[in-house]
Order: sequence, then C-alpha cells, then structure tokens
Amino acid sequence: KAMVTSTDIQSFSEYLKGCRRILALLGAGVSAASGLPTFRGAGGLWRQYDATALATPEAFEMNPALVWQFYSHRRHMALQALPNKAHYALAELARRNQDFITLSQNVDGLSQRAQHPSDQLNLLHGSLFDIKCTSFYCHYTRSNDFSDPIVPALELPQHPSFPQTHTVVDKVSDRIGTSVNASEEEGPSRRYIDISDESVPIPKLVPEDLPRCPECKGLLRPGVVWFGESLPTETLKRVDSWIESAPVDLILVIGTSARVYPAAGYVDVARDHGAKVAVVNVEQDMSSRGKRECDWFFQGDASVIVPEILK
Ligand code: BJW
Ligand code: ZN
Repeated sequence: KAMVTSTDIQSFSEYLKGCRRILALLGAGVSAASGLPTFRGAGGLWRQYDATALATPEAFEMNPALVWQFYSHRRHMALQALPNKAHYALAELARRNQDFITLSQNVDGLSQRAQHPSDQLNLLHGSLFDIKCTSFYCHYTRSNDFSDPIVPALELPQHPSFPQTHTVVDKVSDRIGTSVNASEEEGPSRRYIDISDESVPIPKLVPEDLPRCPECKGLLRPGVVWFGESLPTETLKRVDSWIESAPVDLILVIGTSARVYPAAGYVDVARDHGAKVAVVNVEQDMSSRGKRECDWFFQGDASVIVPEILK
C-alpha cells in the first residue's frame, strides 16, 4: 500500500507526545552547522583524498603518517567546534525521556559536550578521542585523550603571516570531560595553516614521530571504526537488546545519508519493531532512504529543524 510522506510538524508533534520508546540515528549532517564537514558531497575531500578512502585499515597500513595527519586535523577541528542546537535538543530529549536512545555515527564528541546522558548515547563508530594500539597482541587503549596535537610531530604548521590561517583560541573548558588544566585554559591564541587545503605543504613524518604505544611501542591509531571493521560489540548488544525489549514508537533519522551499514540498517530494524520514521536532512531526496518511504520528512539544517520539531 502507498504511504504518504508528511512534512507537517503539527501531526509529528502530536504523534511525538504519545511516544515512549524513541530512537535517534545521527550522522555527520548533525554537526555540519558546527562547521564540521560531512563525508559525502561538498567537504568530503581532505586535500586531494576522499575522506572515506582515508577511513580504511588499508589506507592506514599503507600510509599511517597521512592518515594520522587527517585524524589529527579532524581532532583539532572537532575540539574547536561547538555543539549546536540539534545536539542540545537531543540531549534534552534524552534527559526528559529515559526510554529514548541515540545511535550516533559521529566521532566528533559534540553530543557528549552537549551533555547528552552517556548511558543513552551509543557511539556506533567510536570516537576521535579514543586511542588504541595496533599491535595484534596488545590491548592498550585510552579514552578522552584531548591533547592537540597528540604528538609534537603532528603540530599543524604555524604561519602568522600566511593568508589562509584561522585563529585558534586555546579554550578547553567546554571540551569533553572535565580534566582541564588552568594554564592551558589561559593559553595564547595561535594561528595555524589549514592543512585541508592541498596547496599547503604538510611536513613529512617518519614512523618514529607518530603516536606510539606506551606498553609495546607499537603504532597507535584513532579508536574509530573503519570500513571492513566491526562496530563495538558491547554497543551493538546494548542497542539490539533495547530494540528487542519492546515495540519502538519512533526513529528520528537526522543528517545521515544512511548508506553505511550496519548503522543505516537500524531504520528498517526500528520500523520492523513498529516505529514510525521521521527524517531530517538538507537534501530532499533523503526521504526515501532505507528501503521504504519515511512517515515524516523535514527538509533543512538539522540545527534549525531538530529543536523545532522536538520543542
Ligand atoms: C545535513 C546537513 C545539515 C548535510 N542538516 N542534514 C551491507 C550492504 C552493503 C555494504 C555493507 C553492508 N554491511 C557492511 C557493509 C560494508 C560497509 C558499508 O556499509 N559500505 C557501504 C558504504 C556500501 N560497512 C562497514 O564496513 C562497517 N563494518 C561492518 O559492516 O563490519 C562487519 C564486518 C566486518 C568484517 C567482517 C565481516 C563483517 C563499518 C562502517 C564504518 C564507517 N566508518 C566511517 C568512518 C568513521 C571514522 C571517521 O569519522 O573518520 O563512518 S565512514 C563514514 O560514513 C563515517 C560516518 O559515520 C559514516 C556515515 O556517514 P554519514 O554520517 O551518513 O555522513 P554522510 O556525509 O554520508 O551524510 C551526511 C548527510 O547529512 C547527507 O545526507 C547530507 O545531505 C546531510 N546534511 N548537512 C541536516 N546541516
Ligand atoms: Zn601496544
């Protein structure tokens, strides 16, 4: 039977009032208004490289220095960015509703910094600020490493007179976690060259300069999930048992192209458990993502739409 996609906020709000069990699936579009680029489409290139091509174990194996430069830049940008109204509205919904959980594909830490309750936040693709050892027999990990740069060799080139610089204020009080040291808080303003511009030469790095494991001296890597890797098992278990435990009323699909599995599969999984589907995206053609048409489609910037529809 044919389904009609509604764009009516009022019918959505009425349905939302009666909802108890709600899921939100977030993608890079949620952080776009915070100035962080998405993967597919404009901004999906880093220097001449496709961002999704760098997010692979093969790229890291072939050129760990390049991949670290990419992630070091991403860590830096994420730390400088601020959560937007979409992050705050979702965090608020989570606080008001114990039966709401967020599945985020984002690794930028902005939901955490918007005080999203952590027991209701499931990070499907890890975090830029989790670090782990690549040695097969070593299980070294550390989380909430907000050092920037993570090793001196990854310091961005500083060039006060270069025209394409951006000013960086060393204010860390709103970073994730609370262990902020006071001297860092009042640190000086620095100017860095934006190394996402491919005309800017980046320093050559030798393997010894890259982040190294304190336990086995192996190469460290960012704790994110690359293509071909499994998503964190405990997180998937928690999410699946939440979904299995009772019918789901609603899934919000916000700022994601919903092309990457298994994350994207949760749209249909939720629907199979009875959920209605509401999509928020700047692109019109996202209303039919997932196998079937969604129930509501709200076109626009997530930082504007999400607070509006959840209000
Ligand atoms: C706005 C906006 C604004 C803009 N407001 N909206 C089944 C079928 C086919 C393939 C597979 C399958 N199962 C598994 C696969 C393989 C693969 C996969 O899915 N490939 C497809 C791409 C074809 N999946 C995997 O490999 C996954 N692992 C896995 O399945 O393991 C199982 C296994 C392993 C080994 C053996 C056996 C089994 C892992 C996937 C990991 C994805 N990792 C990345 C990188 C993370 C680290 C990093 O950040 O660098 O995750 S890739 C990248 O894509 C990142 C994102 O989280 C993810 C999703 O992207 P997202 O967030 O949707 O961003 P965009 O850019 O695509 O979309 C942004 C959207 O926002 C757009 O729609 C815009 O319009 C919109 N937008 N501005 C609102 N202001
Ligand atoms: Zn190690």
